[in-house]
Amino acid sequence: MKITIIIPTYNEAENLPLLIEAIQAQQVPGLHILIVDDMSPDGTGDIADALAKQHKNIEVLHRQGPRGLGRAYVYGFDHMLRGDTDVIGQMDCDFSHPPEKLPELVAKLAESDLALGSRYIPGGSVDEKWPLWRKALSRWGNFYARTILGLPVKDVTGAFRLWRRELLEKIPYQQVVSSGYVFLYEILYLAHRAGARFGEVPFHFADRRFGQSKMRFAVQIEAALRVWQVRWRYRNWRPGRQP
Ligand SMILES: Nc1nc2c(ncn2[C@@H]2O[C@H](COP(=O)(O)OP(=O)(O)OP(=O)(O)O)[C@@H](O)[C@H]2O)c(=O)[nH]1
Ligand SMILES: [Mg+2]
Repeated sequence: MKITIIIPTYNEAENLPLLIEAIQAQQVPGLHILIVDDMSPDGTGDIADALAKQHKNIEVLHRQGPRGLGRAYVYGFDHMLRGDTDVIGQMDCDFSHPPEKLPELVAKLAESDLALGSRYIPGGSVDEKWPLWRKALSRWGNFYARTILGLPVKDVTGAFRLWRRELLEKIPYQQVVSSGYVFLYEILYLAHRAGARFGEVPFHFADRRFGQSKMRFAVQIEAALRVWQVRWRYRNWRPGRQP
């Protein structure tokens, strides 16, 4: 089984080489990595190119134009579906998603189409250093989004995921224009509507060690409010149809 993990990067020069080393150490059979960099001013793109020269299983895409996590994923998904990979993964570059959990996520795919790392099932947790408002907002936002969208999983805004390619091929992810958290639960909603079988694996979400946080309070509030918009947008959507 060929598995390709997409790692979107923006200013991750310190994290990227360490993360790559940690992922390779897991020795997951068939594992490949696709780094999608958005012209990071700190030179992450050059570091990624150097890593790709050293390792046969690493590929790099450099996006031009406006940056954005959602668009970086769409670009990566498109690229992977043109190739022959069986599984497509999502993972942050800042060690919030522990590489040691990759084998467990892969094992979950035996019984699911989408395996999700989850902070909100027994055994999962978030960084102790998070301020109370961030903990509460993440918990509440997750509860709210999954209730309104009827999603059968506990963590809908996490980005530590493995998709079977057949599932990703069924959903119109190219048309999802949202960014950040909304993008993450929007594609989950589409997966659910397409009949996906979900599997959750608990993990501890640690805050980034290096680099600046890009998290903003306003972004989380906006994500919570847009849940209704997502539900409305796909009210008539079925697999095989355009939204
Ligand atoms: N290609 C690309 N990657 C991005 C962009 N914004 C963020 N990323 C990457 O997406 C992943 C998640 O972003 P983070 O900045 O960690 O977002 P977060 O976890 O909500 O917030 P912090 O960790 O507190 O900064 C990381 O690997 C980032 O480098 C972007 O515009 N383009
Ligand atoms: Mg992060």
